[in-house]
Amino acid sequence: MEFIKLTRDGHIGTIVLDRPKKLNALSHDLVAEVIAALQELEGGGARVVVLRAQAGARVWSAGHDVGELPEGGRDPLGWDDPLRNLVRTIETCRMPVIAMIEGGVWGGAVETVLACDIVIAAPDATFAVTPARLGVPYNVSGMMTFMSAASLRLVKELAFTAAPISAERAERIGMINHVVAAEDLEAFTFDMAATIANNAPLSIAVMKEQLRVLAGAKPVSPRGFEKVQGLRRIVYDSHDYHEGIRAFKEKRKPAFTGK
Ligand code: LCV
Repeated sequence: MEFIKLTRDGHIGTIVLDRPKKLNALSHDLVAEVIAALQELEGGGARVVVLRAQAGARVWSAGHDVGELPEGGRDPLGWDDPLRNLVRTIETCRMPVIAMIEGGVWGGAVETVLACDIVIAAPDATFAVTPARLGVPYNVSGMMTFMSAASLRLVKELAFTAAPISAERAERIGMINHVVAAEDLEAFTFDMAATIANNAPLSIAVMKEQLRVLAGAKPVSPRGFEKVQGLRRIVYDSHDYHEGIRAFKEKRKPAFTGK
């Protein structure tokens, strides 16, 4: 594997994001490796997985690989987008996934972390929901992931400002489970993993799926869904979407016009 490291210790699997040159940006190839690792661990009977970045990482993940976003005219976060497949795999795999966070988490990586079952972060961790930074129309199930993790008012603040929030604030609002001193983070995380691994895996797998089904049971009328999809098309067909992506690639501040 080129972009991750996979290890296993008894019933505990560990996946380390390892694409430092691009700050663990979630490219198609990196995501494919994480998905394959989760499927291998699930097939091999692992009972819990820790998903982490390299020890001491300044950036846990810079989010969706902007270089792989379409330049326009196509939904940038459609059903088969790598990020969508990663979130679905985390949510539907039998074993709990614990996100162990050091450093900054950006954009789609925040959704990836929130799709994990438990989030344990070092004090230096930050979380930034960034569609508004790039002019991207986030997708429906992604917004539901955020809404499952924080109140509507907080989701609006995170989405509209695109500003990073601290691990301490994320814990205070219940968006993550624990903030643990950097020097204790690994031991704390793997102690919890061991506790989970010693419990009944079938019971845990069924409760994980029950909670996924129940948490996702939000009525959206077909008309409501189609309206949202139509609004999203306006965004990804807009000048601002092109401008956001181009500005990132040209390493300059975007000049959004609202068109
Ligand atoms: C590809 C990257 C990336 C990257 N992709 O280091 O949520 S949505 O809707 O927005 C969704 C579509 C999404 O997830 O979009 C991506 C959201 N992510 C972000 O907005 C974060 C973008 N990255 C940054 O703002 C900076 O890289 C941070 C602040 C994370 C770190 O800044 P720093 O100055 O330390 P660089 O920007 O120099 O990045 C180092 C290398 O990683 C690449 C970046 O292009 C650079 O590559 P080169 O050295 O080849 O120029 N990189 C960073 N983020 N998301 N590539």
